[in-house]
Amino acid sequence: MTLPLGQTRSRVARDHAMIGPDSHVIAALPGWRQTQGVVLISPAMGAGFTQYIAMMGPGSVSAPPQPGVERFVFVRDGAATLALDGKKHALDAQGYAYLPPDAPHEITTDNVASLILFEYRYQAREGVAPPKALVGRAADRKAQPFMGDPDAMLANLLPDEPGYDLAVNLFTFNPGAALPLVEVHVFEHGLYMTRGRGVYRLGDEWFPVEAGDSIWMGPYCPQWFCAIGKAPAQYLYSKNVNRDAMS
Ligand code: UGY
Ligand code: MN
Repeated sequence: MTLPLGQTRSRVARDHAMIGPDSHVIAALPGWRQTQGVVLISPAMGAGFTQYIAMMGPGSVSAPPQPGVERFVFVRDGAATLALDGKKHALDAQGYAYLPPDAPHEITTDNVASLILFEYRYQAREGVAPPKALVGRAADRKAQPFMGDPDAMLANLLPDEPGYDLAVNLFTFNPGAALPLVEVHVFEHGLYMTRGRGVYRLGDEWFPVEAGDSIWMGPYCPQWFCAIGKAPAQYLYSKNVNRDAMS
C-alpha cells in the first residue's frame, strides 16, 4: 500500500505507539555483524524495554545484550542458528529462544532470517530461583482459550514461574473475536502483529492494524483488540510479569 506523500499510519503518544512498516528506518544494529535492524520500541519513547527487528543475511552474527539484560528472540521469517552452552540449535519460522541476563550465546545465519527481539532489564528477587535459557517452537506450545473464549487462543511461550519476570505469548483470534474487556494494568506490552488484521484500541484511539505492525502499550494504557477480516489475526507480545510494583 502506498500512502499519500506526507502521511503515515504510525503514531507515537505518551503511553502508546503504533509503528507501521511504512515508517521503518533501517540502520545497522550496533555490535551485530552484517545485520540491519529497526528499533520499534525503546526507552527513547518512554518504554521500559526494547523491541526490534534484526534482518540477518549470510554471515550475520548477533551481539550480546547489555549486562543484566534478558533477551527473547522469535524467528519471523527464514532460519537462524543459536549457539548456547556448547550446543547449536536450529531456529526456523516461529522458533524462539529465551536468554537470561549474561548468558553467553550467538545467533548466526547461513542464509537469511528476520527476527523479532524483546530485551528487558532483569529484576532479581531475593529467594527466587533465576530463570533458565530455553529454546522452543510456537507450534509445540498448547494454546488455551483466553478467559473461556475458544475463538481467542493464548499460547504462553515461557514458563509461568516466579523467576521469569518476562512473559511472551502468542495470541490467535478468529475473525470477530475480541478481548473481553478493555484492559488497564500495571504491565507494559510490546507487540508484533504476525498475521491477519484487526482494530486495536490504545488509550482513546482506535487503530486499524495488520501483519507487520508493532505496538507499544505503556503501564495503564487502556487496551482492547478485535480481529477483523476473513482469516485469523495473530500477535506476539511481551509482558513484564512477576515484578515488585514498588521497584
Ligand atoms: O496478557 C495480557 O495482558 C493481554 N491480554 N493483553 C493484550 O492482549 N493487550
Ligand atoms: Mn494486556
